[in-house]
Amino acid sequence: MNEKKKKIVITYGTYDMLHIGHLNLLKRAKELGDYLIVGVTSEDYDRSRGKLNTSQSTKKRVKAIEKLDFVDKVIVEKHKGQKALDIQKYGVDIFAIGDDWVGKFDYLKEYCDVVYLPRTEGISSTMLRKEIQKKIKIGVIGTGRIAKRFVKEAGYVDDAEIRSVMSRNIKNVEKFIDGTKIQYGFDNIDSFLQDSIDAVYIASPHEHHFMQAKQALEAGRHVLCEKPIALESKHLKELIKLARKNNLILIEAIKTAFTPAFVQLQEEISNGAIGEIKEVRATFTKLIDDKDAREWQTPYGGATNELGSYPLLLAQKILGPAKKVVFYDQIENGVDLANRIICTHKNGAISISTVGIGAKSEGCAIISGTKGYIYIPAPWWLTRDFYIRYEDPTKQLSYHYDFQGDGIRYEISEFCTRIKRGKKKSSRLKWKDMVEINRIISKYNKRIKEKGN
Ligand code: C2G
Repeated sequence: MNEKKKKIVITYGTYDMLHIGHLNLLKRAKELGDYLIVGVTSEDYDRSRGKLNTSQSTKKRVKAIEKLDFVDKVIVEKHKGQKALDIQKYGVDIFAIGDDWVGKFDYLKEYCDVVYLPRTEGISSTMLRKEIQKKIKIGVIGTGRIAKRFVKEAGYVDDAEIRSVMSRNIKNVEKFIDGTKIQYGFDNIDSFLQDSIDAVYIASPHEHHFMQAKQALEAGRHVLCEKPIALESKHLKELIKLARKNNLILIEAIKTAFTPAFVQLQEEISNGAIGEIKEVRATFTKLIDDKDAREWQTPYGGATNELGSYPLLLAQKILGPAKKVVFYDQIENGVDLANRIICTHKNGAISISTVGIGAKSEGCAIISGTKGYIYIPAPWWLTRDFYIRYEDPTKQLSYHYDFQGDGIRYEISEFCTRIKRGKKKSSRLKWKDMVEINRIISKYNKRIKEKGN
């Protein structure tokens, strides 16, 4: 006698702070069949679809679902195209989801039945989060273009509240605050740090980063600092020591590290998608026409200080620390208008990081491996799409990610999440990553200084 095939149901969700609405939905989904698979969205996938404010980690959310005895299997959902793949992989009969999604998943009817179940009214994770939410009060140092963008992007992160701004020029502070919800302006760092802020975002000229970050950490404030966080390696090491001692978060604002597609890219590589990596090549150029601009001034301007962190981040994340570093720079009036940084890494792998403020080039990245390569089109540092390609030109895997705003919100979300969860380090950008990137930039600063003398 043939055993009747089990009817398999699948459903997906974030399930942040698992509540009665989720439970009702999951129970109804189970009643549709015999075996229930629940896909819990990963933090990075959620960020890519605009959910920046999830309060629990993926691990915690998965654990909560695993505890439900009527759930038969729990998986993690990491990207947009996964639902169709899972349905085929597990031989799913029914895809079920709340009716807030009506019509949105009709494309899955190609693979199985699609059922929209009634939502439970009057309860949501957003409501629960609001009840327990304590906002992270951030003070901003600097009133330039990046600081403005930061404030705008912080508006998308529920956990973040921009409370104050500080700059030596009070007129700039007043202008900056005008028309925003920012409550306080300061023209000196001491009073700024005495105010009741939890964290500081530093977007001042490069040469002030170290001292301001140091003062903020000494005052017990978490720090998110624009790149380069320090111009000398020993300074970054000092900051890390301070952050460790005072149990504070210290993150360099290299926004690419926190974008969902960039995180996924690293996962594909570590899963062996293109074999062993032999070369990482990345270019970032941004023409700065105004020769009076800060970027063209000695000793802290130049393409390497301005842009080097991005390609060096890619090299570090994929190949690890450099064993040997060679600079091929082009200098104008003591400032590097372009630089090609060639490093050798473990097992003879090479990274080629090209930056320029006075020469323009294609801003793509290519990661070459023994089985294939990954191509990230320009601007690769705002990672949205990437392609895995092989010897056979007809074989290509495409990865497309939604990308919100200009990416700064992912970095703010990570910063606030780390503070709220009391976790000092971010795996997306570890202290050892910051130290290595900084070591190479500092090495170049030392060399250009010596050349100038
Ligand atoms: N839900 C519900 N009643 C509520 C709240 C949520 O029935 N009051 C349902 C949703 O409709 C969804 C599930 O619970 O089916 C999980 O909800 P969320 O955690 O908000 O996840 P969501 O963003 O809906 O995930 O790939 C992810 C899915 O596409 C959707």
